[in-house]
Parts: sequence; structure tokens; C-alpha cells
Amino acid sequence: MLRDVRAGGDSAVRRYASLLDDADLDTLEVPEAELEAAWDDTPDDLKQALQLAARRITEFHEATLPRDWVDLSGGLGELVRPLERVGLYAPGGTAAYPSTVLMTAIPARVAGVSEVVLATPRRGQEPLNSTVLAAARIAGVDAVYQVGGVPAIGALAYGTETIRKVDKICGPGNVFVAYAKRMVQGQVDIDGVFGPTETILLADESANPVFCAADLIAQAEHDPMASAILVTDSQNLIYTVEAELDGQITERQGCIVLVDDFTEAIAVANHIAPEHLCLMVANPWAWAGQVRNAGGLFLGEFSPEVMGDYIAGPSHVMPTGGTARFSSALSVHHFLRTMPVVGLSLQRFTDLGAAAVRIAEAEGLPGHAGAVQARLDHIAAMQTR
Ligand code: HSO
Ligand code: ZN
Repeated sequence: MLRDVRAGGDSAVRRYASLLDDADLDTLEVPEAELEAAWDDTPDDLKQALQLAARRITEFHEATLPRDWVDLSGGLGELVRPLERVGLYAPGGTAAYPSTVLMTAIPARVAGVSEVVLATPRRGQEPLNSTVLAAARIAGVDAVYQVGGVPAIGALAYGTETIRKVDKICGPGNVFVAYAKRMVQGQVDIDGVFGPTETILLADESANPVFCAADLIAQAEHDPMASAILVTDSQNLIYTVEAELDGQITERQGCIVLVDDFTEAIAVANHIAPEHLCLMVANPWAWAGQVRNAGGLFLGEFSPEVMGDYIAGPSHVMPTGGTARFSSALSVHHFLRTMPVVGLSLQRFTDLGAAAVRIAEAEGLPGHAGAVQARLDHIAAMQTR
């Protein structure tokens, strides 16, 4: 499919839309009228909730923006530059989450990306998810394409007549979308390949069992592969949480781990490196320093993961499957590149030149040595004049 889209452009995308999703696309872009109608259909209180979320996500990401710096005396600096174009993917059906549109588009916007586009599948005659479209508008998405699945990833990666090639593709998708992203990686950047969502609750005797159970259930609701794990040093809490759960989570989705003490609980979490780590303990800030591996850290009984999913501020796109050991939650940094700048003065050059020449000689690269030596000689000649 990727090869076909690369070769065939729009017409290949159309052909697959009809083949896979039974959709007969006049235009690849969602018509303006449908975007307007989606906006009008969105209830005011929901718009306000999305706008509040958008404001908080914007503020959080603005606060984390790195700045350019230049040290004129040392002749060194680093300039920060946003990516030019980013493509977001929003899955169709029940996994169409407006929150994910905010959580991917806003960090890109705040980073200064000039063009942010969204691809989401059109299924047959069905209308698109109007809240997803409203969220795209609130997040300032520039264009919405009604294409999905592997062909959408191909179109964003290679470009077609109507869809411009992007520099980075972000957002969750089913397993085919995830693999398509992996296949185009290198051609474009991707945010990651995400597996099923995971949450670990570390709770002590003081934790509220009703809250613990509610958080485990919220996590398990995502899909049958989602995992919800409670780690505790309190046998008593296990009884009370189990009573609250009342069989609402299947064995495949969850488990409860009894540890000797809280130090061991933290060690378990660091070993698993979960996407979400929630500390339901008396003094969560005191333990935060011990956490090494987690996609996102949620502290205390009033910071359940669900607040992070929707409204707290950080992006809810977080590394899964233990990849939190080496990668980070989506943020402005994923949409920026840094460019080191070297602007040495004559004095700095004179101080450092001989060492560079020496290393060049050791590497057997006389041309490199010469590029420095020519200047050193020139400076010496100027000074004796
Ligand atoms: N918990 C999910 C995000 C999400 N939850 C979206 C609800 N909607 C990511 O791990
Ligand atoms: Zn969630």
C-alpha cells in the first residue's frame, strides 16, 4: 500500500479508501461545510471544556519551550528551530479521541510548526466524529484529510497531489498504522510506535481503595490489551480494592502485586518503566525523586491519570511497552531541532588551533590540519608585521 501511494498519489489513496473503508471521496480534504457543521453540532459546554483543556495544554508547553542561546565571548551557541510541517493521525471508530488531537496538535503549534494537518478515516457514508473536528479547530489544525490507515501514513510521508509531504507523523493508530509509521521512519520522523496503554498504581496503606479501583477500571476500559497494575505493601488495601473492583477487570488486563515495602514497589515500577505511574501514597512528592523510568508521573490522590488524559496540561501521548527507559512523553522538544552555532573569534581560534592541528595529524588528515594551520600562519604573519 505504501508503495502504491508513493507511486499513485491521490488516485491510489482514493482507490484504497473505497477498497478498505467503502468511502467514495470527492476530495481528500474534508469540505469546509462539514467542518462548520461539526463546530455547530458541538454542544457549548463541551466546546468550553475542550477550550479549557487547550489553554492548559498551551500554557504547559509554552513553559517548557527551550530558548536559543549564544555566548558571544566563547563564540558558541545553539539555535532552536521548529519543524516545518507535521501530520497527525486520528484513528476512526471508537478510538477517535478529540483529546488526542489537542494533545498532539498543540505541542506542535506551540513549538512553532508552520503547518499542522490531520488525517482521519472516512468510513463509508458515516459522518466524521464531529468532536474530533471541533478539537482540530480549537487546536488550530490547518487542514483535515479524510483518509485513514496505511494509505494515510503513505500520503503524509511521501506526499500526493493534494497532501503535502510532512516532516513528522504523530498520533496513535491500530497495529497497521503503527507498522506503516515504522516503515516510513527515516523518510520522515515519527513520534514513536505505541503499544497498548499501561498504568501502574503504587499505593500504600493510606490510599483510598475506591479511588484505586476507579483508576484501574478507567485504564482497563481502553481496550482488552490495556494493562492496569496495582503494586502495594498493604495486604489490607488488596482486600478492599478487590472488593471494589468486583470482577470488573479481567485477568488479562490487570494484576495486583504485594511487595514488602515501598522501596521494593518503586523498584518494580522502575523495572517495568510503565507508560503511567501513579503514586497513591501519603507523601508522593517525597518518593518522586526515586522514580527513574515512567512515561508520566502522577502524584497523589487528586492527580489520577485521567486528569492527565484530558486537562492537566502535559501531552497524554507517552511511551509504552518499557520504552520509557529511553524515550519521553510527546512535548515541544519533539517538534524542534537544535542547531549548534560556532562563531570563534580570532583570539579563540588562536588559542585552540594547535590542538586541532595535532588531532588532525593523528587522524592522518593533512588537509584538515592545513585548514587550521593556514590560518595560524596567517595570524602569526599579521602579528609580526
Ligand atoms: N490514556 C490514553 C489517552 C486517552 N484516554 C485518551 C482517554 N482518551 C493514553 O495513554
Ligand atoms: Zn485514558
